[in-house]
Amino acid sequence: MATGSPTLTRPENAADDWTVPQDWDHFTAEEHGVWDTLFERQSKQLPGRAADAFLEGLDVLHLSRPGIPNFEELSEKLTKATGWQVVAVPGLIPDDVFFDHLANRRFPAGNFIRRADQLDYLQEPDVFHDVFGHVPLLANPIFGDYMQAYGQGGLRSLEFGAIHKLARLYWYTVEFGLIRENDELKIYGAGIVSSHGESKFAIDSDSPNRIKLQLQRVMRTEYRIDDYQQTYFVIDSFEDLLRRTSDADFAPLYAELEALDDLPVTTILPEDEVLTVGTQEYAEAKAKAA
Ligand code: HBI
Ligand code: FE
Repeated sequence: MATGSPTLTRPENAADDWTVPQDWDHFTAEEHGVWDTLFERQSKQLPGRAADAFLEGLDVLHLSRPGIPNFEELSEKLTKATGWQVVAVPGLIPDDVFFDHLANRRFPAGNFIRRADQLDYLQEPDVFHDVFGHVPLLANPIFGDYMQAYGQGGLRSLEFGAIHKLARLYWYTVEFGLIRENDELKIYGAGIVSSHGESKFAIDSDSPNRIKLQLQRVMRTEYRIDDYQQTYFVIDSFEDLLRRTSDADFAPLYAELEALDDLPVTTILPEDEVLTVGTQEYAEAKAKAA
C-alpha cells in the first residue's frame, strides 16, 4: 500500500516492484546532451564544495561513454564497490516499494531526463537528480550501509504510522545534508549536489540556518520542497550519522515525537548547536516578490 505519497498508479510496463527496463537505446542524442550539460556544469562546480566521498564516488559514473549512464554498466561497477545496484523506475513510486528497494540495496532511478529548457527546475526526480545526485555516495561503504538501514527503518516506520517523521531524516541528510570535513562545510545531499544554484547557496549564503544534526530535532523539523532550504543540518562524518541511526531505538523515539510539536522550518532552539544563524533574506525576498 502506498502511504504518504499521492495515490500513484503503476504504469502498464512496470513490474510489481515498479521497475521498468531502462531500454538505454530509447534515449535521444538531445537527452544525452542534457545529461552532458548538467554533468559538465556540476563536475566543474563541485570540487572544493562536495564531500570527498562524493567526489571519489563520481568515478563510478565516469563510464566509457558520455551521456545518460547505462544502468547495467553502472550497476556492475557499483555492485563491486558496495553491493548496490541502480534500477529504472518511471518516476516517484509508493513509499513501501521505495523502502523495500533500498532495504535490498537497489536504488530506484527515474527513467527520464528533464528538458533542455528546464535545466534548473525539476518537478520530480529525473535520472540526473537520482544518478548524479544519489549514486556516487552509494559507492561509499558507510553511506551504502546508511541507505540500506534507512530502507529497513522506512518499512518499520510504516508500522508506526511515522513515515512523515522518518521522511524528514531522509530529507535533511540524503537529500539536503551538509558535512563538516577538516573544519570546512561541504555538501553531500543529492538535492544540493545536483542543483547548480543550491550547491553555491548551501555553502556560501548567509540566508539559511546551519545546525548540527540531532536525530529527534531533525524528525520534528518541517521542510519545503519548492525552493532552496532555509535550514540545513550538518553531520561530522558518515560514520557518526550511521551510528546515530543504528543506535537509535525508533519505537520510543516515535512515541516521544508524538508528544512534541513539529517545528517550523526556520526555528532555532536554545539547545541547538548552531553553526550559522541565517538571515532568511533569500526566503523573505522570494516571499515579497511572489
Ligand atoms: N520514489 N522514485 C522515487 N524516488 C524517491 O526518492 C522517493 C520515491 N517515493 C517516496 C519517497 N522518495 C519519499 O517519500 C521517501 O522519503 C519515502
Ligand atoms: Fe532524491
